[in-house]
Amino acid sequence: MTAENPIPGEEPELHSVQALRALQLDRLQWTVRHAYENVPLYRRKFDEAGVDPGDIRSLDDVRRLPFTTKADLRETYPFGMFAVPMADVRRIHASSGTTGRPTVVGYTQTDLDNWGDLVARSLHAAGIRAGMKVHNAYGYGLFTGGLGAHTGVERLGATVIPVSGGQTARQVQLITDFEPDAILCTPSYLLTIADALEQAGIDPTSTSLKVAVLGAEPWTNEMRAEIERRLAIDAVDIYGLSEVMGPGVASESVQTKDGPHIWEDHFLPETIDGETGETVPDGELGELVFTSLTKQAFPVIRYRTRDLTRLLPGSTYPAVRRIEKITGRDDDMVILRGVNLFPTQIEELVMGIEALTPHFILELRRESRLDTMTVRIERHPSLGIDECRAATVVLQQRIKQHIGTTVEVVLEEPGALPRSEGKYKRVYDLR
Ligand code: DLL
Repeated sequence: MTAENPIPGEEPELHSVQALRALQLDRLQWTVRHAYENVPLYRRKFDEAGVDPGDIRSLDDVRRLPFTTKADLRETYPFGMFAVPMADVRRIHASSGTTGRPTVVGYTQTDLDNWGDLVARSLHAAGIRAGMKVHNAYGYGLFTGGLGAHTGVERLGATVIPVSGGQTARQVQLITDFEPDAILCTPSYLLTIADALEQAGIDPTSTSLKVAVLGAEPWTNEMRAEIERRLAIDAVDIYGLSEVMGPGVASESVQTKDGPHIWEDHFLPETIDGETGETVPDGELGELVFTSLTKQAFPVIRYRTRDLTRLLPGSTYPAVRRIEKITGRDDDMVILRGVNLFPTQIEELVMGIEALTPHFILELRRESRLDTMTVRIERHPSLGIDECRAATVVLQQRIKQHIGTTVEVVLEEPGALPRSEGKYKRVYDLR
């Protein structure tokens, strides 16, 4: 943190709307000019849209700018969107994506410093303090999770244990031996770790952990309750994406657990109707769009995240907006015989049924021109098989009642399904 603002989260812009808007406008004008002057794709798109950086006189003028999509990043692969000479780029990350070329992003030293500050602020909001030990099980490497979180822990003055993802038995050993106060990983991986603790004969509620800062994949409040109960910790949501920075674009406060606050001094959010591109008002469901306000190496202008959420008023940090917990992206949406559903809707329904576990996958097939979905779900290891079988019928009925579609539910033995080591793949489309 800078000398003037030693305590993360106490920056004046997070508490005064007037100060925030002035800072945002200043930074928006800088970003738009910087992108126009240094990235040929932005220059071309702004010219085609007939908009000049000088036209941005208010924050609302951002709407005059064209959107940026993943396709733009693919077109300029690998470094075509960088706005500074390569000699000024200190780090590169990339997201693998499910198909095609990875998306490549870059950071100057200032970008890395800002990122570290924002992750430190996010961890502080989650209740982590200088002097604590933090077990970081986000994957290290090209993925932004591991190294992004790592820098933030150091920046906060806490101790980072850089474990990375995978090798679950070792995670269990290190949690036991090093006694960390906090853990950072995906929610699905924390469940894998909880199972492994139990298998090692360790009561998951008995560890030194007090808080988990979880993100990188959609998860529900029902999943939060399950994680908090199983591990006797606070589970806090952290959001981000590589194109916009990485973890720490928005983060939740442990006091309120009411959705991540967007660090609006660095990112200007909008929500839009994904089909028409029109702005939707705060409070209504739309696709989240971000314009970066301080990024040097990789500025993004109206980047379409494909994440669906609502913008809500700030609570712990009153001047910035929150996002409602993100439970789906438009490309995770399953369309089954005309009904739209997100895997998190199934997660919500599973969580209330004791004989079933959160380990489930969805398989989609096409049988004689009709789409079908099978939920394969592991039974609870210590409950009787008949009770678990009966629970599958309950799940099937709940899905019919709440989502309006008939699915098959297949009971699996404990440990039969793939375990998460990071972002969990729930949907297998076999059509
Ligand atoms: O997942 C960055 C990150 C790392 C965030 C660690 C939080 C913790 P990408 O691999 O580019 O970056 O994936 C970004 O993951 O557009 C969302 O769809 C999803 N996502 C990330 N955080 C959350 C969250 C990292 N808290 C994509 N809730 C995003 C729901 C999330 N979805």
